[in-house]
Amino acid sequence: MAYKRLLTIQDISCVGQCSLTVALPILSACGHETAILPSAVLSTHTGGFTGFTFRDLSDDMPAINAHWQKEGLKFEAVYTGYLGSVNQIDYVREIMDTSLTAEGLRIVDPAMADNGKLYSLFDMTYVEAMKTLCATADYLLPNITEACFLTGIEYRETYDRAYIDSLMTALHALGAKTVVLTGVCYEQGKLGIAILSKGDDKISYYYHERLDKSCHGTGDIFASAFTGALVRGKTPLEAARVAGNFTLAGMKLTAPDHWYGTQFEKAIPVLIEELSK
Ligand code: PXL
Repeated sequence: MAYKRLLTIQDISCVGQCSLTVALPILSACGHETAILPSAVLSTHTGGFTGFTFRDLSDDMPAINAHWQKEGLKFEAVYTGYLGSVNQIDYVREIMDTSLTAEGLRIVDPAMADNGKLYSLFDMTYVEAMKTLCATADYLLPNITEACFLTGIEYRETYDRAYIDSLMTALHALGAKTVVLTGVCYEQGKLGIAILSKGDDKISYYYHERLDKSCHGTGDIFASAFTGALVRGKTPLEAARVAGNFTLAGMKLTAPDHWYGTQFEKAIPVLIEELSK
């Protein structure tokens, strides 16, 4: 397997098992050199903790990128997650334009919402700015809530295949080349990942068991493992299998009283095994 260097841009939540503290170990376990660009530093994530600190690192980004350009550093993929500000989104697009190799992949997780609601620090101005990044994505990895905010389609808890088809079509219309929608449920006990690339005539699905609980940070675990598998040369459907099975294994191994994150570390052997299939 070729050794690849990729860059991930998302926040450091010092405590909370999300964003960079999840992406870095997972991408390393996938065998990739992983450069990081922190979008912000928070004492914890914003999902359930109160009184967290937040330092936006947007202002550091132009100089960091200028240095990378001077050094001639290039990345074979840039994968973005939770970002720190509306202005930062322009910098992130600029970093992708200047630091990707010719065949380099743009992988965007529009990490901004779940369960029908935006995360606490975001508003519709942020959503509008995020659309401009999603438009450039080779791979766009939203959950259903994010897909609704990005497309203006009403969020529903129960739906049919036609609803998911309309979300996928509208996400393509934004400009994304391949859409990977997580958390699709048509049948009790089964959770699906829907994949549609430009030019495909129908959506492909990967299904796995659906647990009767949710854990914080699973979107970041999924997106990191999907990116790691894809950059290793897996197809999008194979990468969805790797990432879906790994995320599920992490949830199963998470202690019931561990409320703020997913104990994905315990499932790293599952990730390695899935990658070898
Ligand atoms: O897991 C997504 C995420 C990432 N970063 C921060 C968050 C969240 C979700 O709440 O608050 C800071």
